[in-house]
Amino acid sequence: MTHYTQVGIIGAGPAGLLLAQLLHQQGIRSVVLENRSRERVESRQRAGLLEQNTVDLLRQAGATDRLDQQGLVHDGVILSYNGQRHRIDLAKLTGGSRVTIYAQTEVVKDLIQLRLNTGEPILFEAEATSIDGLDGNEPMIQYTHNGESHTLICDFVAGCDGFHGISRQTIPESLTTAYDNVYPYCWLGILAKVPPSTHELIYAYHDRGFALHSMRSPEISRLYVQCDVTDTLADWPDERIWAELQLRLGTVGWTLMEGPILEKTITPMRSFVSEPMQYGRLFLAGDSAHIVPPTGAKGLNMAVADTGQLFHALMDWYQNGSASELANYTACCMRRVWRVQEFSNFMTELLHHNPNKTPFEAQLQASRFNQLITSQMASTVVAENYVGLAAKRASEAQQSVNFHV
Ligand code: RFL
Ligand code: PHB
Repeated sequence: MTHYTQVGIIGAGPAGLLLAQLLHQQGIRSVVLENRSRERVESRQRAGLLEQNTVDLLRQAGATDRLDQQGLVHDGVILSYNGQRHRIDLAKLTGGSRVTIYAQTEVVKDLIQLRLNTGEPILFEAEATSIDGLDGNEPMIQYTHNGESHTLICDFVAGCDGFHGISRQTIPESLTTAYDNVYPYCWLGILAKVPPSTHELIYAYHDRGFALHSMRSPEISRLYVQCDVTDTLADWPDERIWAELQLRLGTVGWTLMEGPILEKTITPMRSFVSEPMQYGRLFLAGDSAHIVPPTGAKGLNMAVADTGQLFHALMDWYQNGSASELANYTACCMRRVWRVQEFSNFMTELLHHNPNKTPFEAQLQASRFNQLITSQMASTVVAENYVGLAAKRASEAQQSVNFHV
């Protein structure tokens, strides 16, 4: 069957769902295609930290009822180096900006509920298989749903289908440049049924490796521990995880509370950017265009920032008949994306134990940490990037490229 909509959205992650809601508020029709089931999409444990910019855009979308009740607002963050702790006062150093702990699973649940309330189409277990006609005015998404093949004709395609989706791969390779960096370690993440042992997140460098204490609610803790790329979950029985967390996060006079582990996953660490983020009438947003190692807590926030940018560009087209914001989409995103890439890489290199580093490089790493402790200027740079101010500023500058729709 053939269908028509204004914006065809591939992927019901944070990027696709938020874009659908923002467009709906302006009377622009869209269809969301998601290849997984609703249950699967709503239960994937991923990010947990929202920048103020992200909360603001979710508020604009009307998606903050539960977030306002359940989100945990943090004024600061703690960095630890072999047990020596240093608090970065985010609010003080950035003129009042804060971060909010609210799980990506909950953001996604809230946005799906909003979409269902609108009555507009969101198809689960609907897999986009190809995108055609991108150089013309009527791009088409081919997809399968309930065992049948369909064609969705649209004005624009939003490729919000994550790192493994088809959208990025649809852009001819000869027109793209990919930047890739794989790190020689992974994160083992756990969700534990125990109240957090800290009010603020603790990011710890330890000679045995990185550890992070985060949280999901006053009853549930989220913790991560650096592991080897060859490790599997079988290498990490619960006792080993807690023992390493105790060692790596530990400091005099503080105890990490332990509890039943509800879930364990291993996540590889990678930085990746594909440029451009637009080809004809296809626009990439979020993980489909770029991924970061989670140390800076930026993946979800970057996906939301792209979505805001794409939404404004589409509205410029639909309301003002202008293609100029669409033409600038890649350039505007790239400034922010590279700032965030640099920060995520900096935090990752600062806080992980890299067995491949020379003794010289390890000393530089320690010296960087010392600078953070002793220089308010250095702490301010970290604070600005962490809360997202620098990213916002970076996206403000505009640059023109030749583009015709
Ligand atoms: P998503 O969330 O990956 O959503 C993309 C959606 O597209 C669907 N899809 C398709 N649908 C239809 N047809 C196709 N052909 C399709 N191909 C794919 C997928 O099923 C999926 O539902 O991308 P989006 O919206 O760009 O959002 C990005 C964020 O999800 C991501 O940046 C963060 O979660 C990254 N991330 C983390 N970020 C953090 O800031 N902190 C973290 O602790 C953190 N942990 C993680 C993460 C990402 C992970 N992934 C991707 C495996 C942990 C993991 C395990
Ligand atoms: C999380 O709560 O899952 C989280 C928080 C901060 C990070 C990464 C993950 O940098």
